[in-house]
Amino acid sequence: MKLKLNLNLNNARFEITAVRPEQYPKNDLPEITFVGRSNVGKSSLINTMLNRKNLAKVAATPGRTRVINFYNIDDKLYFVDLPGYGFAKVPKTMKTGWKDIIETYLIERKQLKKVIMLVDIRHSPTSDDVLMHEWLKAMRKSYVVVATKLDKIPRTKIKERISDIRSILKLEDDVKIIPFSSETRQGRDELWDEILDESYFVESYFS
Ligand SMILES: Nc1nc2c(ncn2[C@@H]2O[C@H](COP(=O)(O)OP(=O)(O)OP(=O)(O)O)[C@@H](O)[C@H]2O)c(=O)[nH]1
Ligand SMILES: [Mg+2]
Repeated sequence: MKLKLNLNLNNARFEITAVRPEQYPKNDLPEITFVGRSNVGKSSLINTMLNRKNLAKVAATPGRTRVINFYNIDDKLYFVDLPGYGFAKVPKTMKTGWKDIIETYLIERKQLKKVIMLVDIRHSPTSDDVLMHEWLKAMRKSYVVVATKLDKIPRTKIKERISDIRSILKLEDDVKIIPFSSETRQGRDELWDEILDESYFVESYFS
């Protein structure tokens, strides 16, 4: 049976910024997190999903989000905006810091239920993307791939771009790629279905 959780998106709000685990929210609501290269469109996607213009800060300068931002959605789940990886123009020491922030969250956060991995539909996934994907697989995380900036390519190219992404990441056939645009909102309903249609809500609210 498919469960549809009734979420009041008007009651979505920024809750807290964190770097270390002791700063994460202290409750056990399910969490959905968003990973991807800097500038891929994570914050824009979160805004689109939540019907907001600027709840998640869309940086004018890529690579600015150096912290984890937790968005509380109707006291039922969190969206977790992780720092972007693979941004070339930051010093090596800082890159290490980011890697640590991302990995610590992904490894330690028990209530993390699903990872949404974003790649830009226009480009082939980079070695960072391939590594991130291998890592998610090895860690046996539940994840789905979203191909962002769909509005930037012609319709006729969609199929070929999706199969390129699938083959470079070596995705298993049962892993979904959802084409998405924060401009046109295409893919939004499909991604919400993917996020909500899950047993973790049954566990948290109906057991
Ligand atoms: N045309 C188009 N532009 C987009 C889309 N999504 C994001 N952008 C643009 O891409 C840039 C980066 O978007 P962000 O949402 O800030 O990306 P991010 O992944 O959060 O970046 P970091 O926080 O640096 O990791 C911004 O200029 C956005 O307006 C999209 O679907 N279509
Ligand atoms: Mg961002």
